[in-house]
Amino acid sequence: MSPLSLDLSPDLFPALTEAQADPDGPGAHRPALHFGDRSLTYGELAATASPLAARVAEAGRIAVWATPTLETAVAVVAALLAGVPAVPLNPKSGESELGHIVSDSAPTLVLAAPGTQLPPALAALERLDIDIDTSAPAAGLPSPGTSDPESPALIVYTSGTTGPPKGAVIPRRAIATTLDALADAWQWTGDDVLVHGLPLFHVHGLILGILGPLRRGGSVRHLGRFETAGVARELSEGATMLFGVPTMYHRIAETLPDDPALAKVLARARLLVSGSAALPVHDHERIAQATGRRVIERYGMTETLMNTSVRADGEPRAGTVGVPLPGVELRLTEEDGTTAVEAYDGETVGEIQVRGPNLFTEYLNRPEATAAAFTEDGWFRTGDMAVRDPDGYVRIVGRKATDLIKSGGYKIGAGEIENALLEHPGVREAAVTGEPDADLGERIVAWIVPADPQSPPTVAELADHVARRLAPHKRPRVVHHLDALPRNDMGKIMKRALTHD
Ligand code: MCA
Ligand code: AMP
Repeated sequence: MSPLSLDLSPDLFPALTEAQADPDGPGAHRPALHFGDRSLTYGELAATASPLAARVAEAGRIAVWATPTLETAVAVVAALLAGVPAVPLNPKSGESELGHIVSDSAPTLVLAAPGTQLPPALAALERLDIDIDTSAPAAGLPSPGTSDPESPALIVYTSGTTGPPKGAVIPRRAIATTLDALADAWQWTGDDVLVHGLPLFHVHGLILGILGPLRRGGSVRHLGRFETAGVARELSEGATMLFGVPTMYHRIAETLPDDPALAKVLARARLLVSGSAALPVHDHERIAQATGRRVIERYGMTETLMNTSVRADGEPRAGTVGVPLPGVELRLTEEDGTTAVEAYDGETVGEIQVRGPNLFTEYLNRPEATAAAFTEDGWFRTGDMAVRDPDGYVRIVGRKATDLIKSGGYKIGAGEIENALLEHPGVREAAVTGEPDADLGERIVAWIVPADPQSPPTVAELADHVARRLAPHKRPRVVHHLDALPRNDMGKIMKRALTHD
């Protein structure tokens, strides 16, 4: 597909529109969503999302309590049908993180599965239960084609180096573009059945993992939570594609020597895709050796959706994220952030900058942060450092900011955790770094100067403190106690001295 032939149609889900128009037609009976033993066909999805869309149509913005359930998928589809922007919330978010997201995004409603208890941070919001009722007629469903492609579809919160997470405003156009570019790269069709166990409050699990199959008219089988046994079961029962973060593939690689059945079904899968962080070559090789199959990597970001991928019809090359997707312009720049690196030599490192219809619109309420993220001529600065092979394959070699940690595929800002740690009465000073971890990629390490050196807070106490305030995946796994943090003449903490301690 050439970049120019990308379909920018604002009808995000043609298969749903078809099921709505012809509720008795064959398209309406095709499977759409499976979560455990609960499932919906396209006809049932249209029937249940339709009344919900009508109920939220007047809301300015809605929050979705994004548990890994059928309800979350239905709520997000309803919001998209209604043309109302949705803010997916991590149901494990702590009070301070939730409080920030709610006050920043100012939703008028929160949608949650019936029976779910919502935390005090959401008490002021009107609540709407996501009732899955497939008996309602789908007629009167707002047409997904009526919304402006530039209008905001989702606001996804993502961490920066300092301060609380920023809301990336993702327009409908970016979702349609990225999913169609992936369809081209992966030969992804309505016949594919995707399996994954990713969370539904980030781009990977929600946009690629739920909206992706729905845009193609195919189906997804969500595991509720990731387990290798669930992957094996779904692949043996007809799933064709697997999406995961490197931690999940690492766990698969660890399991394979003792699980020949898993090796057998992985060998038969059409496509195994990893993303959100780098998959170590060692895990690539272990999986290839046990299954004869190569995992392919794609590279994306909350702000850009997907930028590059190894193509299904291309050479799978471990340690690379493939080539730019159709419609995506990608360049490497020198230190000054504007001079393009021309070399395709596998050696010259530059920052990845991207441009294209896959990009977000802005950070909500943060015009300065938005302006700083782009060059004057509209390139988005990813902060990822890479080289290019002679044939254009991109290899990510690091990132510009050492204060961004990727753990389990989650992006975590060191500054955010430092601020939370400083709120603990037992902590006088705090610095946070990431260190290599075979399972998580990186693990969070806290370096603290205790308020009382005689009784420093324990790792469990600090982990609980951060998990309760921010989110469990942001908790430190290791804590070091110091008499003082190493600082330079300007008083700035020298993190390199900490990591090399
Ligand atoms: C342990 N737990 C605690 C505490 N200690 N909870 C509260 N306080 C504590 N002190 C709980 C955890 O909540 C969790 O509960 C369980 O113990 C185990 O936690 P943990 O070891 O942290 O994690 P895990 O369950 O082993 O998770 C590994 C994982 C996860 C499944 C790989 O990291 C994951 O889902 N990652 C996906 C990240 C992702 O989707 N990133 C996409 C963003 P319980 O067992 O009940 O859960 S990047 C993106 O979107 C871009 C665009 C891209 O390119 O993709
Ligand atoms: P997030 O902000 O959570 O969307 O994470 C985006 C970041 O994840 C990117 O800027 C990259 O640093 C990283 N990332 C995503 N996919 C890959 C990949 N396949 N290989 C290496 N890093 C990746």
